[in-house]
Amino acid sequence: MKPVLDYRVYLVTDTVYFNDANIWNKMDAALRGGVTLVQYRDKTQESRILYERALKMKALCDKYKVPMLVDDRADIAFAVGAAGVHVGQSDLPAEVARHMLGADAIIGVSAHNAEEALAAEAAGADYLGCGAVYPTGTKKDTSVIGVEGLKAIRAVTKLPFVGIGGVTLANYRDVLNVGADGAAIVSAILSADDIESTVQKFVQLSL
Ligand code: TZP
Ligand code: MG
Repeated sequence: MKPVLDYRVYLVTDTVYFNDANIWNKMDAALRGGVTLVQYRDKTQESRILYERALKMKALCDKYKVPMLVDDRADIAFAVGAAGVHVGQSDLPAEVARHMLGADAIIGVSAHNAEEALAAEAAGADYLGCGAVYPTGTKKDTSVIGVEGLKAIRAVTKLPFVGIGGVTLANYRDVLNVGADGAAIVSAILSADDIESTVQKFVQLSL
């Protein structure tokens, strides 16, 4: 059966954080704090390293019963038994990811506007990642759509969606208030001084 995911506090990783051996303690702290979903996103590594890290991340997520998705790579998602994959507009088409992973997999698609949201819905996406909501230093090749952009997407689809890009404790409620089901967050969690309590604060704000 397809799992029902909780998108409220969706932690996404970035390759730079894997340069720090402490990443596994940071992930553990985020999971202890209560992140509701994890995406293993690691752009610049060879497949063997991706596989090994994804396997380790999956084991950690399993310990906390938190589902894990893999950015971009349906093959790695399949190899480690992840709940699904998140594909961008230049990645494998959602239909192809679905064919590879099966009916019960979660397929997330990045959508920057209403047109891409509708196309993703027609392609069988389970949820949308929409942004960048705010300026972000984590991803260079993106443009800012603001909460207005999120509103335009909410107006055309009933699919769950998360806002991504520059989401912090200070603006997280604004993202939820325009109808997003949650936010996907990298630096506001992984660069926090106290990761566990930061995540607890996001969770508190989501209630
Ligand atoms: N896609 C759009 S913005 C972004 C991604 C992967 C990065 C978000 O990172 P941060 O640190 O939460 O702004
Ligand atoms: Mg991608």
